[in-house]
Amino acid sequence: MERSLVLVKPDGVQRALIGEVIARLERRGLRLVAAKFIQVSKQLAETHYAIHKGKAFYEGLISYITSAPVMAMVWEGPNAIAAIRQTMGSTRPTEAAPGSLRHDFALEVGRNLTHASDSVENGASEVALWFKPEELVNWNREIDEWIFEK
Ligand code: DAT
Ligand code: MG
Repeated sequence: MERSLVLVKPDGVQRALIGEVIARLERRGLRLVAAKFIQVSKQLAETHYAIHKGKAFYEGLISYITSAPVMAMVWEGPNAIAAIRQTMGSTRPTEAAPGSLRHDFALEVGRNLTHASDSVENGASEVALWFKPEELVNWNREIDEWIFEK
């Protein structure tokens, strides 16, 4: 079972698209593990996006992600990393597949609505960065046997 951090970024929150993002992940069959609505600190933003430090878009990225609250979540499921990034669509909305969130709701890379972890390892480290262990809920979902093969 893979886990991903998912953020509805400030533009998604301001545009009232939190429900749309959650609905698509639920409909896909992914299972919610944790959720919180928070104002991101500069320190958390800088740690989360440390890999992009020094790039031309870095300062804009930090001010964007700290500009309004975000909905931070953890979702899990078999192949969750690939499935969630497919549901989000490519980083650049104009390259995102039709039907994906970024295709359907965004135009610019700097206002691309969501974040999702890009590997199993980064999923684990991002979940640990954004959530305390006690905020993660282990639960049985009755429909799981009809979505998860094992
Ligand atoms: P993703 O969010 O799809 O994982 P990423 O990790 O490469 O993409 O970059 C993180 C965010 O940084 C991305 O969602 C938007 C911003 N970003 C990336 N490349 C950019 C660029 N060339 N210009 C402006 N913003 C960019
Ligand atoms: Mg990324």
